Amino acid sequence: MRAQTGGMFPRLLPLLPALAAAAFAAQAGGPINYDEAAIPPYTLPDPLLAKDGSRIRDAATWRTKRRPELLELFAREVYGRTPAGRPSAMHWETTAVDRAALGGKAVRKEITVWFTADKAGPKMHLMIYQPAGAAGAHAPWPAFLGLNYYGNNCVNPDPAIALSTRWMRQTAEAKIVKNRATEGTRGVHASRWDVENVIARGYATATIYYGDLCEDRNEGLTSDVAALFKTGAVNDRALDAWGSIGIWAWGLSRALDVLAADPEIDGKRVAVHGHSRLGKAALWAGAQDERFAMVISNNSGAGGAALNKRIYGETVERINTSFPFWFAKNFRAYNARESALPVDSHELIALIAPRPVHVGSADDDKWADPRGEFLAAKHAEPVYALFGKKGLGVAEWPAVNKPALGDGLAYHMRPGPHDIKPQDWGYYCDFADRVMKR
Ligand code: GTR
Repeated sequence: MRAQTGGMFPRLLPLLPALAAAAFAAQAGGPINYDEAAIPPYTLPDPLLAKDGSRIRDAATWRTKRRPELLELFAREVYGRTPAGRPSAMHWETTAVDRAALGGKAVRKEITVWFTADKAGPKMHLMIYQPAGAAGAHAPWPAFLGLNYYGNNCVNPDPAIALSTRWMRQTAEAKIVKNRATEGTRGVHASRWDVENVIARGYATATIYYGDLCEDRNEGLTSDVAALFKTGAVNDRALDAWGSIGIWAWGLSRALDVLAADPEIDGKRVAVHGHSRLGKAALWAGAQDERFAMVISNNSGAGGAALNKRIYGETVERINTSFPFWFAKNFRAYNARESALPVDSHELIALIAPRPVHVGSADDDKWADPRGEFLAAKHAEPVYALFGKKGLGVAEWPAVNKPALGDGLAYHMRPGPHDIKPQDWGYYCDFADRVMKR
């Protein structure tokens, strides 16, 4: 499959070396291109071409033959392998419930989930807000589930949320001091979660601190869940051992186990979502775990929704250099060799078909390659078509503020920076209303 590289491209071909030199700025982990015209030509693998050379022409053959092939490639070459299912001794306890949270508009539940019988062993804290009051008659609720960056306490200023005591990346934005959350961390990502509006739209919203599962640093691969599954240190792992993205994705599936057992939540209508690195984890969770009813990638970029073979913004080499623990070691073999990758992100999205996928970009977020994120959704369409789904419903990359809420696939571009804003949530709820509401 020859991918679109822009209508201007053929005429600029003779100028390519000069343009490329101007557009590529040297950076650690490889040069970064921000010039559409300087993108080297690339070829995307055809999701419908099976390993044995046969063409996939129907949904049943896709499911039984091609989907497993692609899952295997993503596990082996990109994210690393995920242990199957939930640990047999996993158990959980509700530690707090407030049926009049957020001024009476919500029910808030806090649940501790232990992955083994050992209460001193690895665990995560799951928090759920669901609509309360008269609307409670409509339970079980459809839900959004996503990981957060600074503890459950960051998603809303609600002072009753237990403050995370885990290691955190030290940032001024979140008032993290000595790698721990402070009282000032409460609600620092409230605009990214937009809890009140999501609840008002008739959805529950559930979250886990990603650092409960795997700390976002090299050391993460030798503690907690990684240690439980004997992952091995960042550079000593098996080539196809998982990295933190795989572990975060696994945690999302374990959270779905818990949500599905909650009679007030509809386990068949849970959308998994994530922003940036956590958007990569959401896509991988949704690709592997068919119980997720919908998948939302917000600004997930390289190693997420953006096409890796389209050299624009962050590259495979750059991401593996900055974050050697995010992916399988095998992924490093594609540093500056994206053309050799046997898969690309249109196939990651296709693995989710026919379940709906919504890709959200931000126009200032060039690092994440907004157009590459759109093209991945676009090139997943042939797989959605096997299921009778029309896909995005647009041929061209939509302008800002013009969401394409299609059939099976949705895309929008919001003005502004790398972030999730209430505007994004508005679009995600609009799409979810069509695909997840009864
Ligand atoms: C960047 C990384 C991106 C994206 C982002 C984030 O540093 O290069 O791929 O994941 O972090 O997660 O905010």
